[in-house]
Amino acid sequence: MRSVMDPALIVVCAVLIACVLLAGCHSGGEAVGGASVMATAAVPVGNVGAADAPPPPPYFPPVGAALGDMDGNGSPSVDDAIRIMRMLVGLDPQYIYADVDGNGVITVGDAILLLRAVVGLEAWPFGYPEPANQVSNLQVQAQAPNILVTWEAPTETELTVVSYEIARQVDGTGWSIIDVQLGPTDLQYLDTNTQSGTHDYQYRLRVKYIFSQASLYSYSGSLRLTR
Ligand SMILES: [Ca+2]
Ligand SMILES: [Ca+2]
Repeated sequence: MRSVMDPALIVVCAVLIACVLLAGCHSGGEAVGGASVMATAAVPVGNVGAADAPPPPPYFPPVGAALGDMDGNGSPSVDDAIRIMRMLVGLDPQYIYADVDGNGVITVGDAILLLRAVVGLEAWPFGYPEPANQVSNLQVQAQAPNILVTWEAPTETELTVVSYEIARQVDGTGWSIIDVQLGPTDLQYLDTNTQSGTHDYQYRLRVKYIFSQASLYSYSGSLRLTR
């Protein structure tokens, strides 16, 4: 077990906390939205929401940096530690790279561990985040007048799934996010909001994980439905 009681480091950390609290907020301080995790036996249904937009913050694609390398420059620094502390006190959204020890929560211990690497007391890098993998086998099936969308949960990652985000486009005219709460145990969605006439429907889905992580989109095939 590593010692985190080094007095010098405690002093450095206290200074860092003061710096963080006194520093101006130079980046967006949006809080991570609370996850609604409601597992029910029923197939979720929802309404097609507002027009799609670029992925909203604070969700980011994976970038491949080492744990603790908050600025992505490949080495540990005091700047990295300050960024962790800003997340810790709620000035910035929490991001997976701040979980230096990989225990699933961001604490002052992560900042201290990083500072130990800065002064050469720990080997660098500590490791890399779990990958924010996509779902697989995204399928669409006509159940006139509805469409059933199914998928398989992401594999080969230890990251905690918070929710799924689903969107559709009709006749290739652009994506709209569907306003429905899909929790981590949901693996299907019933679209009851199909349109009159004959149209081509396609769906895409991405996984939202803890620490502001999102997978890339998975896309279904196109389905022609007449209603
Ligand atoms: Ca760095
Ligand atoms: Ca941690």
